[in-house]
Amino acid sequence: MKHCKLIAIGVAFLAISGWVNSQSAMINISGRNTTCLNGEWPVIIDPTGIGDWRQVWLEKKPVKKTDFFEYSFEGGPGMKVPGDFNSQKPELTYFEGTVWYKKVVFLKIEPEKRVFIHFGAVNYVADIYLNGEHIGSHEGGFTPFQIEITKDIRAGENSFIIKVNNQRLNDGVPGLGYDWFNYGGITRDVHLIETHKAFIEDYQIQLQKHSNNTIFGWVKMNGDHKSQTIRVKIPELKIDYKTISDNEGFAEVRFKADFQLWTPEAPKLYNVIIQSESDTIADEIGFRNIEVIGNGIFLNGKRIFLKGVNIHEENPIKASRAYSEEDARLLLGWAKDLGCNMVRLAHYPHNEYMVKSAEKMGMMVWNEIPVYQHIEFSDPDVPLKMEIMLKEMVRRDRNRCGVIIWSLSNETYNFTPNRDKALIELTKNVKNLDSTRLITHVMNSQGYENNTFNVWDPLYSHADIISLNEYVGWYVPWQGNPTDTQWKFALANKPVFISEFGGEALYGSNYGPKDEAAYWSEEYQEQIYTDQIAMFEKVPNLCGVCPWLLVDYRSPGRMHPVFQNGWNRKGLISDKGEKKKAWYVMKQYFNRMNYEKQ
Ligand code: GCB
Repeated sequence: MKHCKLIAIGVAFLAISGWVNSQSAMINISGRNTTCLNGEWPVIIDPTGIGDWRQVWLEKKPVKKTDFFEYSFEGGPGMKVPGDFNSQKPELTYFEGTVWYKKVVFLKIEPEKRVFIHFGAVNYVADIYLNGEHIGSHEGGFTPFQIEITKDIRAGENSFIIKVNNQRLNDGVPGLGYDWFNYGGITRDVHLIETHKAFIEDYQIQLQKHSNNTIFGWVKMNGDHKSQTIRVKIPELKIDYKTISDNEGFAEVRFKADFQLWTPEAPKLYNVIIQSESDTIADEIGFRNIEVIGNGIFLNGKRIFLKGVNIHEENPIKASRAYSEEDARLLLGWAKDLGCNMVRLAHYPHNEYMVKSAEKMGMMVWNEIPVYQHIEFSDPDVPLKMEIMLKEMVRRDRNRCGVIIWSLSNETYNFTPNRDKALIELTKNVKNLDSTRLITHVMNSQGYENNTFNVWDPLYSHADIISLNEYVGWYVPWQGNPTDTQWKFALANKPVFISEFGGEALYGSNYGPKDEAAYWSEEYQEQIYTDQIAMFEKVPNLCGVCPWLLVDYRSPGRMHPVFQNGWNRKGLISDKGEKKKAWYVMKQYFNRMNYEKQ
């Protein structure tokens, strides 16, 4: 076996002891010549992890019928790609381990072309073999990666074998403990991408920060002929901007136009063509300006109130990881119906269908990396992994105007210097990758005494928005009348966003609020929402709220035998799609906020 080969399309790649990442650039797959490899793939389920010892990727086959032969894809089960393996086979429901996947593709060798295999996401560690050679690895379950295979493919049959392992890791991101389902597998689309020898590797075509009419972006070429004439065309606006990329392949893009700006009410997208002498990409791009001015959030110069909802990437009806456009429409349709103009895609980057569909439906998007609660900040590899996930997320979505917020962490409550150092560094780096969007860290570190909140965290001074998960009425009992609540912020002049609140209710559990079982009833949840809404009036600089959460979701740690059974029941909608009483309270509030805060 060749030594693990890392294919870096752009600049340097990172290698962390025992952990490698196979990319340093993103090829945007929209508008490209791709071959979709989705479908039923043969698999070997490997609970004890002996496939490496058996060298599954060498695919030894018996010559004679009498040859000893016990590890094979032939005659075995299949698995749908994309899709998580846990929901596809009942015996794998709680499986956290290795599954090997195989895909055979027939290829022609075209000397003028380069070829890449692109994975939308694989949870959690992927090892990729092509024709028996290890060609790359990737860690991180929610971001795309690709590997160049130009020199590894042969004319005719090519066999890919992917080892996927979803075991939780102490030094993983997320770490060992998290309140959602650990769906493993090749959970998003797989494509082969063909490019010319020199191709457009990446681009950012977005409005300059604080501007409503000036594009300030760039195009980056990759390959043997980096300096080329670059054109950015927007036919609808009669724009045909021309520039030349330098010897590093980089071209700055700057022009003015009279755009119809993207808004939730009119989510206008333009057909944008990015062209070099050797390559062309077509993308649908919208233009908007998001900024914080004083204690408010402004979209295109107009103060807005974020009417958000939290969503996990799960189709509750199928009890599986959501991965398709249809899944996205189901989840986002509910969010739209609730009256949202924003969705928080918690707690990791969701698939591209979610981001693109939300943008098309007129909902702003909060994108987050899985830096969640129990992160091992003291391990020096962990901050590097966070950085890579951040880059992969930003590279994928930097041209999605719907994305307005990069969220860099959620409830990292071990206040150590390592935690502060890693997250402050991450904040600096995201600004280098993209300076146009808002940045936040989510905390639950408020003190709450005598019905008074004291909100502080060193990280807030590095964020554009103070995002707070508070759960009063559920984990934290009310200490007085909701309308008498006082709020004291260490930083008094920043926009405040209530990023999580709510409580659990099993749909159909209808007890009066004074009954003993009230805690899990729809009425109790409804009362939490009524009280919270009353309290929101007392939160200074409130720029938006975001219930936890849209729909019940699977979480193996939620094992109340009557009310949970493996589901977190804080949804406003049940796993069967039924709307709970609190849904109507929230919908009414959002409806009202149309007029009061805009
Ligand atoms: C939180 C977390 C979220 C949990 C939620 C809950 O604070 O951010 O991931 O699932 O609480 O249901 O307790």
